[in-house]
Amino acid sequence: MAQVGIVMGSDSDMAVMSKAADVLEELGISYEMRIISAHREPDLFFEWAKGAEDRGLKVIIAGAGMAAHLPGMCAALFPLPVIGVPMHTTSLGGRDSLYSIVQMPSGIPVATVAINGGKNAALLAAKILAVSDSALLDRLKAVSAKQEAEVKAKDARLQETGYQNYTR
Ligand code: RP5
Repeated sequence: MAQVGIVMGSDSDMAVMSKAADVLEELGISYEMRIISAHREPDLFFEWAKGAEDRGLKVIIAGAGMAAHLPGMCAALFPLPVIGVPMHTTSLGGRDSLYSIVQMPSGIPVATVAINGGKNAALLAAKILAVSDSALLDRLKAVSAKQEAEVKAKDARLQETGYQNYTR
């Protein structure tokens, strides 16, 4: 049974939302991933979001761009945490998506990550699940330790080569 629902409004969101799926794969968290547009297929969207709790989902990660109502509508219909991922857009640089997702009315929260923040959305979902899953918490700590080691290795290389010869 999937624990996390990843939903996006269009396949144009896939490059960002696949980063969320990558993290869940790495952490061994089960998920379902759907392309469902709240605007273009409202009936299907309602069915999916209203059935999410009964299907066993504990967290939804919802990505959308422009007039990005998908995460907020997930939060209106699903009683557990919803994490919104605002997509970068060409006309307004993603501010349209960000404001649409982050400015929820009082009483209906959506935890909003950065524009194109698919990876952080999945890490946040994992941390929510880790509140009651100590094995997952250990895996998350290992990811943090790996990240720390990577930055240390970069600094060590900088000290060795000097910034003029440092290449990313
Ligand atoms: C939103 O509209 C989607 O989440 C997407 O970010 C944006 C544009 O969709 P497409 O026109 O690329 O399908 O619903």
